This record gives sequence, structure tokens and C-alpha cells, in this order.
Amino acid sequence: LGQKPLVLWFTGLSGAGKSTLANGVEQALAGAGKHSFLLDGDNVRHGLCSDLGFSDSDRTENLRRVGEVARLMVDAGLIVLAAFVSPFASDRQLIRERLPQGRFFEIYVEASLEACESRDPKGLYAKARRGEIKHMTGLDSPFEVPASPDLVVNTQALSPAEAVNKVLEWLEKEVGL
Ligand code: GGZ
Repeated sequence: LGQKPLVLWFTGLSGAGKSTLANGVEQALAGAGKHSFLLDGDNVRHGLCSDLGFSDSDRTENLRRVGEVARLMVDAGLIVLAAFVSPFASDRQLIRERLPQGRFFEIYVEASLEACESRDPKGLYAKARRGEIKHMTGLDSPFEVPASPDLVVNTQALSPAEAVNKVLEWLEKEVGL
């Protein structure tokens, strides 16, 4: 295939821009003839994980399944882009450990809770503030900021196009993709 199979794991608050960024990177990789696959809450939580909600233990199980799928896809030679809130460091660490050395890269998509809440593309923060949904990450459910991510992309400081370029430049320079 002429490409290095690996997982790019995008973690961050809801509304931080994980899906937008991962989508942009996928488009660019496809344009360069690289075969990648995007996994995110939208395609996974309706099927593979449709039995799971947002309690701590359901999130852990969601991410365990996604991690196993990502591992199978890496075995098949793909570049996997995974965009999940993945709020717990232990869940992210477990996925890293289940992959061959040097095949898992953690990208922290950084934006303040205030910024994410003001974007609120799906109205989830507003719903949570009204008490209509529970366990909203950043409000009544924690987010553990990555202690040593492979890359940080701040979506308040960068435009969507700049954010994609930051990932692409890093991929070329540090990952050798
Ligand atoms: C966080 C929630 C919640 C709660 C629904 N907390 O911004 P989105 O909408 O499109 O992405 C979020 C997605 C989170 O699913 P994940 O599978 O990524 O979560 S985890 O990794 O923690 O398992 C958000 C929406 O689902 N959503 N309720 N309570 N995000």
C-alpha cells in the first residue's frame, strides 16, 4: 500500500472540532492516495455501540470496542482516524497499549469549555444546563486533559484549514507518513 498503518486518535470536548479536523485530514490523505477510515461517535454509536450511553462505564466500553476495531483496521493496513471525546486517560492508554509500538498517536483537540459551550452545534450543553441530559462532558462528567499528547491542535487559535495543515505537517515531519 505504500503507507504506514496507524491510528490517529482525536480527543477533546464535544464541540472542540474533532470531527471537522479528522474529516479534513481524511480528505487530504485520500487526495494523496492514502487509504484511511474515519471512526467517530456518529457512525459508531448508531451501530456497533448503540446499546451504550454516557455513563463512565458505557464510555469505557464504547472506547474499548472502538479501539479493537481500530486495531483490526491497522492489521488490514489502514490509517484510522478516530474522533471520540474519550475523556478518561486510562481508556486512551489502554488503546495505545493494545496497538503495536509506535502506531498510536494522541491528538488533543483543544478548546475551552466556554468556547465549546458557545459553539454548541447540537444544543447539548444547553440541554445539559436545563437538566434534560446528564453526564455531559465538561459539566457533570469529567474530561482528563492529555498529559503528554503527541500533538495539540487549538481550534480557538487556528482556522479549520490551519488546523488540518498543522496535523499534515506534523504527520510528515514526526510520523513520516
Ligand atoms: C458528551 C455527548 C453526550 C454527553 C451526547 N457527553 O459533539 P458531538 O455530540 O457530536 O460528539 C459527542 C458525542 C460523544 O460520543 P463519544 O462516543 O465520542 O463519547 S465517549 O468517547 O465519551 O464515549 C456529543 C454527543 O456524542 N453526546 N451526549 N453526555 N458527549
